[in-house]
Amino acid sequence: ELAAIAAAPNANSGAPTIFDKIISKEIPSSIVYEDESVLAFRDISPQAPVHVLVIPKLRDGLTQLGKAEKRHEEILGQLLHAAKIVAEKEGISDGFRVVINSGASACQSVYHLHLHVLGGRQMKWPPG
Ligand code: DGP
Repeated sequence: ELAAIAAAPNANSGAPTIFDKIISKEIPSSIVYEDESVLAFRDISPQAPVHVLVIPKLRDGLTQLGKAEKRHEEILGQLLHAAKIVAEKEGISDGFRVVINSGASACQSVYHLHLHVLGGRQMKWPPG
């Protein structure tokens, strides 16, 4: 939460994020799934036994979901489909949650669109 507040001034500046270095493999990550369009890797700060981030390899203006445009429809669908593949690979198909934080008031901290895939425990509702 503090990181999200600290990152707020950079929101949507279009500046590179840490995820660029994860995509280029300059920074190591634990990759769960990858294809030509998306990369899925374990969150560094897991909030559930399974916590995987699914990101587009090409950001193309998608700093956050709130910036999505018509041209992004294909990649948005690919990201959701990849989330389902991740859930299957991680053995949580029976119940899992997909979260997208869009903007500072939703505690987004990295301005490269990402889906959180969470599971492996009983989730609560409503989320915080
Ligand atoms: P959000 O708050 O929705 O913007 O989520 C950003 C997530 O990114 C957060 O859960 C922590 C994760 N994260 C940040 N830096 C790294 C990193 O260097 N490696 C990995 N694997 N995850 C990271």
